[in-house]
Amino acid sequence: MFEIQEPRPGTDMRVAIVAARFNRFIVDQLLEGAQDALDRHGIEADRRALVWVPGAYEIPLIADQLAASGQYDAVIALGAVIRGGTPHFDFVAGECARGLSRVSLDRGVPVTFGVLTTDSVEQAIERASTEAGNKGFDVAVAALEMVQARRELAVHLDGLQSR
Ligand code: INI
Repeated sequence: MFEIQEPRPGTDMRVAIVAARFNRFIVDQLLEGAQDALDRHGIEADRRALVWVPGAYEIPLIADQLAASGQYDAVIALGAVIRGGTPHFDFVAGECARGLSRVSLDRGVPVTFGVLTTDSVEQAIERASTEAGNKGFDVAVAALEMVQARRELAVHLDGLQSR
């Protein structure tokens, strides 16, 4: 049986990060986690791009441009949407998530969702920490895995077709 479980990504991938400046003190931590994951997987700095946008709502448009360019194998979205009494929360978080999944499916490029959506600053800090797990790290690894999975699946499907 053909199976892809946890593919081991190569070091030849090009990855773009889109990061929101809103709640920057949290997003900086997510970015650190994401960069650490890319370092550990041997993705050199010249294979990475980083674009800052004002807030999470703006992430999908830039993610789309990067995905459509054909220059990047995956896009990693980083942001922090904190409820904290803002009526914006559902719109910003919802549109960001919807926009990013649309980019990924329309462009056929893995886009991973490292946008925290939390009720409080404390919860956001917890998810962006170095000790208790860092969402930025996790979504960077997920992006590399998805690229590798798609590569392996493409080879398998090609093989089936030429049988
Ligand atoms: N943007 C965020 O990234 N996080 C938030 O918590 C947030 N809140 O609370 O409003 C937020 N708003 C800004 C939004 O993303 C846009 O930048 C803004 O509306 C301009 O279009």
